[in-house]
Amino acid sequence: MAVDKRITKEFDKLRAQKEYEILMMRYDSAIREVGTKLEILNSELALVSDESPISSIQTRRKKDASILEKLIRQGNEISLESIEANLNDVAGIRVICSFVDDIYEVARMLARQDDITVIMIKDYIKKPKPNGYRSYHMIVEVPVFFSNEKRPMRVEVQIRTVAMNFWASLEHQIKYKHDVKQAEKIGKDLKDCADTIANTDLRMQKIREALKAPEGSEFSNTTEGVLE
Ligand code: 0O2
Repeated sequence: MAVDKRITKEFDKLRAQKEYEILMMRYDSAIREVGTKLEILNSELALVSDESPISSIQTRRKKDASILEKLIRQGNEISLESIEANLNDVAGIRVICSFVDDIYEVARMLARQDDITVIMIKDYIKKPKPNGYRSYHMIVEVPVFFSNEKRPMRVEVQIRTVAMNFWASLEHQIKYKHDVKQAEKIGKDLKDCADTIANTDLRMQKIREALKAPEGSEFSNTTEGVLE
């Protein structure tokens, strides 16, 4: 996106301020708070149930250029107050799970912690985007304690399976390439892959359920009816 030089200058002035650095440090701290919560949940479940619902956690703070781009795209003013009020995803955590059920379990466990406030949920698994994008998004607010104050900070938590993440990474790469040949065909292929992945995730989930069923039950150690 071509950005007006005057706006770029205004943003450069903003990010040269100590207050900008402090705000970014606050977002980094919020990422650590929520990241630790997720790691604790995963460690406990690994011990108690012998299963780790989370296969990996990635964190990122939005790049300055993306902060500016989003403020402009949404028609918001360029200020620290505007970043805090309008951008929900400066602090971002991506949680990668093996199974779809784990996504909802992790989301439930995080949401019920009494210092977490869920601001917004976007369930792109139940309602995928037209391009095939699937992921479970939560905007949460977490209190972070600094030397003189406690501040509620927003964090975007994206929870998805390994397969959904694989798809989203490739689609993201293609989205930012402007000279993609056969863009329409690639878009269709990607949508097709997204549907195949969703079907495979579902089948893997059913296989796990079959393996977990108690000995002697109708489903014990059988994947009958699961594999096509
Ligand atoms: P980045 O930082 O490059 O990841 P909102 O934040 O709610 O005001 P937004 O941004 O439309 O509005 O929210 P949404 O739909 O929840 O998307 C937030 C993030 O989800 C995006 O961040 C992407 O990381 C991811 N995402 C959403 N849709 C797609 C998609 O179609 N493909 C892929 N690969 N990722 C997607 P950003 O803002 O794009 O930036």
